Amino acid sequence: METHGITKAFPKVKRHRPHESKDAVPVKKAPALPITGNVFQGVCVHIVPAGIGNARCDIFQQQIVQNGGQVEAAYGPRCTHVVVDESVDRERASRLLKTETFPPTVQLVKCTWLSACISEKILLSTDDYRLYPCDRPEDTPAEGPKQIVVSHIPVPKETQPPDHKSAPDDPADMVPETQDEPIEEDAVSQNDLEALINGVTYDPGPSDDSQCVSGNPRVLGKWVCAQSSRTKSKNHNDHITDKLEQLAKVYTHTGDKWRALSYSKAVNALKSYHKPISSYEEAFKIPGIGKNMANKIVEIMESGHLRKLDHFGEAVPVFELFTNIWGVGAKTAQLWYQQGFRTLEDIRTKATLTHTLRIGLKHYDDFLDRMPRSEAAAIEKTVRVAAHSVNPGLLVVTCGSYRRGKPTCGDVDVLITHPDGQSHKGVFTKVLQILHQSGFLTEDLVSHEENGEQKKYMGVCVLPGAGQRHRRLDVIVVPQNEFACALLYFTGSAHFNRSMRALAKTKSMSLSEHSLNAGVVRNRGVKVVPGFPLSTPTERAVFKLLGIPYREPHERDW
Ligand code: 8DG
Ligand code: CA
Ligand code: CA
Repeated sequence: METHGITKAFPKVKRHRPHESKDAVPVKKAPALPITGNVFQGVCVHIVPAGIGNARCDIFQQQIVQNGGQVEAAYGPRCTHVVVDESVDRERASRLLKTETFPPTVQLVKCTWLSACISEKILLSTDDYRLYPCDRPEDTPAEGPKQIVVSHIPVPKETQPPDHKSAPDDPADMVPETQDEPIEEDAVSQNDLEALINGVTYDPGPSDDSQCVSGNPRVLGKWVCAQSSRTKSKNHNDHITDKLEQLAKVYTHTGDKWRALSYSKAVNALKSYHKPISSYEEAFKIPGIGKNMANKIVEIMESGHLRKLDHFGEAVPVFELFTNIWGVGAKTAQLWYQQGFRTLEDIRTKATLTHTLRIGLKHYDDFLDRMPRSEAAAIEKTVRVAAHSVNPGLLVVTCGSYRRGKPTCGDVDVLITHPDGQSHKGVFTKVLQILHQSGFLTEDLVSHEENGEQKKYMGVCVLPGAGQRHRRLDVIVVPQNEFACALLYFTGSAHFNRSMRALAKTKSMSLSEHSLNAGVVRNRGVKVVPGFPLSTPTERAVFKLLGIPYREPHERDW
């Protein structure tokens, strides 16, 4: 390696101790690790641990060394690659490494590049993983056959259960689900990406149509939340959307929320298109379908298949298996995969499991099995009886898919309040105590989550009698003044909620499970002034304030 001129670009290092990234993780000693491959031969990597975490750094370092590469604890002239967490941008990398510039011989890459190389067992091009001064160059394709499997880990909410906590955690909540501009994967904007990674909200722009049901001329320009889901048009392109949905799911499992979002958006656009698509040109004309996506659509039309799906190999079903454990997100699934685990038995016997994950694993089949409405009704009744034994004036409503009238429910979401605005206090603990004592609640997943004045319980229940399955139960206690917004939020669907929030944004408002605020000021999509809560005594009031017709719960099943 030519070092002349390079050293200048490196940060000035102290005489006896080269600069180490903050919290640098000690490099595992190479002699302890047998060299089993040559993937990283000639490669010398410095890993910036910020955001990656020590456990993953250790695994990466081991893999690099075992595959013939070298790891440097400090960033210096020997480094060929500097690896940073997916959430670290070039600016932050510069700050962490205390250098303004990077010499051309050093590649600054996201850690997903390492994951992909390890998984593919080849040294992949860094093109799609580089931190360029302005992120991705315009003409760089977002994906090609070389991009595969263990990929992006943008939002490693490790300890967060798959169930939501609050809206902004889901990147899909932050952008309109349908759009007024092409959204193929290489057209997802930097705004989108920042929203996904940083948890900021993304301003969809001035068009009020940005949330429209795209593609269908009959409903163009109208918001999803303003429509009855009963008017959902027939999907004339299900043979195409099935495949694209599979790919969206794969990206969700691999933690690549950016691409998952992009594919989901395309699927939404296609689902509401009024006729079967017959050509590339026709696909390309649909708002939300760009050239890459149109090519994929043509591929499916012509071959009935999407080769991209094959590139993911065996990892996909394994990821799906793992992420179906309640409490397991993409990051844990990837870590387990990298550790060589492939089956639930591997997880049971070899993985380090938290209390929550053990419960998720124990009830793996029960939690995946959707319950009939009648069973959800029996669960609701049990909670209501317990609540009324504490205070007969409590209002108990089951939300979620049950309130939307679905024939089956994934879990039961029970919302409790008291109309006097005071008597809900102290109820949470008492109700749960009764349900624990009767043996109805068998395990706690999140026994007490405070969200402002709202309290949430997530646990496991079982109805009395032989052969009953264990079911997931959420109980949320809220104050009366937040009840309507909480009811609206927990009724969903998630898609419907996103639409409402996006609509609120266009009116300088913000909608959450707590309130509908007016006078909100956003700067480039980021809320800088929170505004003030409007009076929302009922769900109807929220619809009215947003200027859309009221929709019954069964009409919100988008
Ligand atoms: P299911 O349990 O029958 O599968 O469906 P669900 O009742 O609609 O979903 P849920 O997971 O129990 O969530 C209850 C409601 O919470 C959902 O209908 C809408 C609201 N919600 C959002 N965003 C999100 C999110 O990102 N994840 C989840 N799980 N729920 C969300 O508005
Ligand atoms: Ca539910
Ligand atoms: Ca739930």
